[in-house]
Amino acid sequence: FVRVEADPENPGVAVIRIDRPKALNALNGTVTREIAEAAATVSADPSVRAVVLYGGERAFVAGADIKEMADLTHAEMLEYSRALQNALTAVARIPKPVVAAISGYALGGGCELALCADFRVAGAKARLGQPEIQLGVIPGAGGTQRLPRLIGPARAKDLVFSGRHVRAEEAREIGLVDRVVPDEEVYTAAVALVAKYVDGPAVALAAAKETIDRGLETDLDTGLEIERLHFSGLFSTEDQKAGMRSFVEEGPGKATFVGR
Ligand code: DAK
Repeated sequence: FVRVEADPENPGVAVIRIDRPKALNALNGTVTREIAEAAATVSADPSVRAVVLYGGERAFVAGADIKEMADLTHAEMLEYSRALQNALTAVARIPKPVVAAISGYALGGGCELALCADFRVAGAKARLGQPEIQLGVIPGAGGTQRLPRLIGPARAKDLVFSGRHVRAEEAREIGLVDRVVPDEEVYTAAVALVAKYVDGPAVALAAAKETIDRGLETDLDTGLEIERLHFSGLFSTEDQKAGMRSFVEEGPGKATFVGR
């Protein structure tokens, strides 16, 4: 149900394509495992410099698979939930720029998957939300954690308490998505958003991502220390040497990076 594909027109951009159309890409056990595998693949491949999460035109992901989950016991859910959280965490930790290209529904676990990307591009007809409350439960893969960190606690509580679907334009107004484009342009707009980083200093981009994400999880002092250590670490890269030498010799913005 999940493939890692190269974007033919944008070398260095990999697409994690979720493709379970009969269930609107609902995350069953297999899809979840395959997403974790895809995240590991793109993380480990040095030729991949940016990643797009895409579910096709009708749905990004309509949530965890309700039919598979419905009859689980408490003990079974403890195992199931670990796999789902681990898969989404693997996506959030991909050490490269990641964008979610959202066409159609991004609900429940689908919205939570999109929250694991660095950026979200939505089609005008997209619908996002955390409808779990209507099933008698709460979000289980970041909706109570990543969502309030992104849009603030009151807006997150509005979405989680009500379970309502948010249209793309409102999602942009509250910061849940970054760009809204015509539906037929979602994929290309998402690719364009990350393709510009493909020739960037990959180690510095990974450090920037990790420093921001880890820093948001801790107090300011610890965050600043993470930043200082990552900053210093970059002085062991070829790109730092090339970047600063280029500035000194040719002025700003002319460096060519090798990604090491
Ligand atoms: N699960 C299973 N099947 C789903 C599904 C889902 N989430 N969403 C859609 N489908 C299936 C439908 O049952 C239908 O299957 P057939 O009847 O054709 O066999 C097919 O996809 C097409 O759906 P519809 O016929 O309903 O299509 P519509 O256009 O009429 O409606 C819809 C689209 C997205 C509005 C509607 O399907 C819908 O409301 N879907 C459910 C959305 C939802 O409630 N999502 C949240 C699910 S709960 C956890 C972490 C995370 C989670 C849980 C645990 N652990 C770490 C603890 C996450 C939970 C969730 O995501």
